[in-house]
Amino acid sequence: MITLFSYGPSQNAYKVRLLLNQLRRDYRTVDISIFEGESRTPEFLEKNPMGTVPVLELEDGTYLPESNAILAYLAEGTEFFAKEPLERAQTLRWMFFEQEYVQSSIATLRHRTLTGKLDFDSPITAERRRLGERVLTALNNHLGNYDFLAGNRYSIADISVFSYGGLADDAGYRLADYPAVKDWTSRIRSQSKFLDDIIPYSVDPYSSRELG
Ligand SMILES: N[C@@H](CCC(=O)N[C@@H](CS)C(=O)NCC(=O)O)C(=O)O
Repeated sequence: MITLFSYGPSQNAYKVRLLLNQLRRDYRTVDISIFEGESRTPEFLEKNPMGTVPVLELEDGTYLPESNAILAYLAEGTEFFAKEPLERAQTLRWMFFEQEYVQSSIATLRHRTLTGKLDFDSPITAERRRLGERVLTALNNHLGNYDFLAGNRYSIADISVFSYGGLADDAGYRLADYPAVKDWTSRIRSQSKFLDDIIPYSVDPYSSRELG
């Protein structure tokens, strides 16, 4: 059976849990306490040299880190990842967008806000906020014309961007100000086997620590 090395409140791990649920795949979970340093042990760094979760362990013992690579691997050959080259490239385009822009704005602001680590006055916070506004505006413009991000059907591009983008309210934004994005989150929530199980940072007494 495949194994997901995970940290409950990680929305990068949530992406994978959501897809696994929608694929009706069995898997086991190993929790890694990232704020206690469990993702930086020599043993874990052998699984992922960057020391981050999620990591998927395949049946043959191969480790696959990076949430979007895991989504692409699991979704191959399914309705969640197009075969046609251009639609496939558009799917990847939004997954790269997610890593480049959503992670460094909304995801980081959300993490720091919910764990009490946000420095409200720092220039880097202001920069992240501006980037997050650009992200939400770009999504709102695109989703004003399409129901889903790529190929106009639900795919791993939506799973990827939704996982933090859909929680922008937690990062100090108002999704209500981006109505096309808000409507898209409702369409995602209505997908078959949607997983409504966001785990709050408050379950982890160590989450106010800085990551190594
Ligand atoms: N690009 C990576 C980012 C993963 C990531 O940043 N994971 C965080 C949790 S959401 C983590 O494991 N942090 C632990 C650390 O940096 O030590 C992905 O998409 O999987």
